Amino acid sequence: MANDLDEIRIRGLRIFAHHGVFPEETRLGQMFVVNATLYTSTRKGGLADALEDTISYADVCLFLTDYLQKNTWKLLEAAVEHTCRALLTRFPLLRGVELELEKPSAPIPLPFDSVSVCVKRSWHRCFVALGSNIGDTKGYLDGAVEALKADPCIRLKRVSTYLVTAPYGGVEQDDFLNGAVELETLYAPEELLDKLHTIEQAAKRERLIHWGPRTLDLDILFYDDLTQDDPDLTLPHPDMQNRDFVLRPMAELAPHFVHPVFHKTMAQLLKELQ
Ligand code: PH2
Ligand code: MG
Ligand code: MG
Repeated sequence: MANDLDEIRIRGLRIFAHHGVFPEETRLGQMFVVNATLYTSTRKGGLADALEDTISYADVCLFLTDYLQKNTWKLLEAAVEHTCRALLTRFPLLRGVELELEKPSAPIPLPFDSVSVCVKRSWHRCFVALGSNIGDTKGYLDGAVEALKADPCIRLKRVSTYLVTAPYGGVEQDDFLNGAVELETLYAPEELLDKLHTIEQAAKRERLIHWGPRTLDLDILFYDDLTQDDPDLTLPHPDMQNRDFVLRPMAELAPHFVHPVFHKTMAQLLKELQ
């Protein structure tokens, strides 16, 4: 995350709350200590000397206290995971957060100073391809856009023009309607993939023929500049450089975006394909 971002640091925020695996812990409660690093740009607020142009650390401390007191989790892991999501969706200027939750009085029958769980979470920039060639194709693509917008862990940034495209890949079938969206998400790649599958299922997608007709197909093209070759998800999309119906929407949304493997922009890749 965050090499280019500034940091607002909160250390030693004490919050009395009721998280823990043992019933006594949830009944009696205990003191927790929060350390948070907020990744954001402080430049605008700094130059203007204006609180409304930055993140108020007092607001964050109040939010953390309220959120960790209103909820109860067994695990510190759960508490930090949910709290990071809540912070990142609540404070629009927050790009990422490192959150440590300490439990100085944890039930350990040994002398110790403190235990804690510390995680880093942030928004990730992604591009997703949309395709449909059965039924109300525009309705399916619009429905997918709405479903993405409705998810609190996704911020839809831009939607490309939709294009009618000839089927690619050798299966004889109707023309497609294709497009792409730019979004930011708190999901990990596999979580985003699950989310896209859920949206496809809701559109009555049936996986009958490989590369065959479909009501709705949602493919992750890029997840930041991540490269991975997992059996379930290869990133970037392994065939996008050969697909006019992907590169045209990508060149519209982000002509200067550089492919992390080929080191070429979307505009360059499109020109080479044509
Ligand atoms: N998707 C495929 C196979 N072929 N052709 C076009 N034009 N558009 C697509 O979205 C498409 C395709 C497999 O996902
Ligand atoms: Mg596809
Ligand atoms: Mg697909």
